[in-house]
Formats: sequence, C-alpha cells, structure tokens
Amino acid sequence: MSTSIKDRLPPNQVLTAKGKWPLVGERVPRNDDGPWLLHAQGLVERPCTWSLDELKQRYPWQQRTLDIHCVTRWSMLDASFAGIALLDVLKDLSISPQARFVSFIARSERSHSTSLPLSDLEELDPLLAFEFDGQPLTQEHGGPLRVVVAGRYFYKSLKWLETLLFLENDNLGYWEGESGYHNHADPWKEERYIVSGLQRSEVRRLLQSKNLSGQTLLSLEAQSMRLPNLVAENALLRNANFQHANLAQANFKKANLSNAHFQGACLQDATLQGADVEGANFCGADLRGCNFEGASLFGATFAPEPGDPSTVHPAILDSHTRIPSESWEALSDAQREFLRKNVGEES
Ligand SMILES: Nc1nc2c(c(=O)[nH]1)N[C@H]1C(S)=C(S)[C@@H](COP(=O)(O)O)O[C@H]1N2
Ligand SMILES: [Mo]
Repeated sequence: MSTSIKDRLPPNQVLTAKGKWPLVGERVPRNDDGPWLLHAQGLVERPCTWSLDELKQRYPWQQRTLDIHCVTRWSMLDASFAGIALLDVLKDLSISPQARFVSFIARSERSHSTSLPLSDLEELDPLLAFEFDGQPLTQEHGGPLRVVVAGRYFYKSLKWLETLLFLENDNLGYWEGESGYHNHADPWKEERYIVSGLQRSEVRRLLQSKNLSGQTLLSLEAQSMRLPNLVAENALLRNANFQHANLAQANFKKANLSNAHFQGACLQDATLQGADVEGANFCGADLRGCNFEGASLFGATFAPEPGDPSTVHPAILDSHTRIPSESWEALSDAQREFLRKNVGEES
C-alpha cells in the first residue's frame, strides 16, 4: 500500500475489495407511488418543495470524488458522485436565525433520519447525490437522491432524502439513538460510539453470571477476562473489548459484535452463527473449531493488512473453523487471501 493511500485512511479503517460497495442499513425506500419530492420544513421562512427535475435544473451540477468511511471500518476511496450542493439549495431558503440543526429525513418505512449542526455545513459541504460512477444511484444505495457527507462516518449520509427539517434543538438520528453511534462522527478522531450508560457494578454482575443474552452493553470492557462458555445470544455488544479474553465455547449466536476487539482472544469451539461481526478484529485470536455460519463479515479482520506492524499476528484456524465463502465477499483483498489459504477448501 502506498503511503498516500495510508494517509487517506482514518484510524482503524480498511479498504473494501476493489469495486465492492457494501450495503448497510435499510435496503429499500418506503413503498409509495407518489412522485419523488424534496421538502424543506421547520424553521424556514417559507416551507419549500421541489421535484427532482427542478432541483437538477435550478442548481449547478457538481462532480465530486470522495472518500467514504463506514463506522464498521470499511473505507472506499475515490468514489465518484454527482449531484448538487446542499449549500446552494440553502442559499435559496431563508432559514430562521434560531435554527441550529438540519435533520435529514428519509422516504423510508421507519422515517430514518440523521442530523448535522448548521455550523458544520460550510466545512462539510454535503452533496445531494443523484449519481454514482456516472450512473443514477441504484435504489439500494439511496437512489434517486441521497446525502453524501465526506468527512463524517457514512451513517451521516442519508439514503432516499425526502425532507430537510430545520430545528433549534437536535433531533438525534436513528443510528445515533438506537445504536449509540457518536453524533459528531469524525472518522479522523475515531468518533464511532458513545459509551454504555450502565454502571460498572452492573456490568460486572452480568459478566459474572456469564449470561449476556439479549443485553445491550456498548463498548463493554472485558479484556483478558476468563469467560469460557459465556452465553450472549442476541446481545448488542458493539465495540466490545474482548482482547485476550478466554471465550472458549462461548455462544454469540445472532449477537451484534460489530467493531468488537477479539485480538488474542481464545474462541475455540465458540459459535458466532448469524452474528454481526462487521469491523470486528480477530487478529491473533484462536478460532479453532469456531463457527461463523451466516455471520456478517463486512470489514472484519483476521490477519494483518499490508503495512500493519509485525506485532499483528493472524488468527489461528483449523479444519473445524467454519467461515463460509459466501460471506467473504465484502472482506478486503488481504483478508480474503488469508482465508483462502487457511480455511482449507472454500467451505
Ligand atoms: N435511509 C437510510 N439511510 C442510511 C442508512 C439507513 O439505514 N437508512 N444507513 C446509514 C449507514 S449506517 C451507512 S454505512 C450508509 C450505507 O450506505 P450504502 O448502503 O449505500 O453503503 O447509509 C447510511 N444511510
Ligand atoms: Mo454505517
């Protein structure tokens, strides 16, 4: 990897395999036959509505080549988007002086949203994108119209934009509220998560019971703990720190372990079936007999990436380790290569 590419990767991000753009979050917009309109509402002098054609005619067309950084650790460099600048649209609106935030709301079943402070817009210069790589955005990637905010984790880039809502007080976005994603989201400062609100004593009690099933414990600290046979089915354990922990035969079925740290952990005969391990790090972990069937592996790491220090060791696999090759798709080239050599035949 050339130094210039490394300089463009924020801390602890990995490049997606070439030409791969993972799908994250909602897959389809709300089922609605009406024409696609964009609304500006809330603290504006006059609410506005545009059709997509009006937007394209009215505002200068912009081509941007941007780097995208997903909170689950994959990055896509030099993504080429085209559309119009949000700042150009805002020039046409008289936004009330007491407005301090814009909430982007999606035409989606759960009215998915995310927000930005108005004071950050000048610097972030969000694009209202219609095209990717010279083609209309596909529906699953937010077509016909999505927000693209370079300089923030990709959850700030809303798919299927329908409403710009101007607010005095912030309206915390869907992922920011549901999953503890950091509301500022600067990838260069690694602002991924806010930490769990649970008391330390409560966390300790749960760990001692060895049963975390169904619990939500963001950014759990369990480094070097002895937790063999831990049961954590369906637990929400984003960003958990399990480095060097003993998790032999642990049951993490359907758990959310995105961005969890398993470096040097023992996961012998553990099951991660159906788990979300996006962005999780398994370098140096003992994965003999470990089962990843049906797990989601976007951005997961099992072995050093090119340029990593020599202190990063690969995971230990054996013929009983199950990492089905269907799930290798969105891994980086280096990770797929490692699995190809070490999972034996593509199981
Ligand atoms: N409407 C909507 N927009 C969304 C999401 C979502 O679930 N719904 N997920 C966000 C997240 S977490 C990411 S990483 C990107 C993923 O966009 P992609 O599926 O095109 O890669 O969209 C963001 N915008
Ligand atoms: Mo994301």
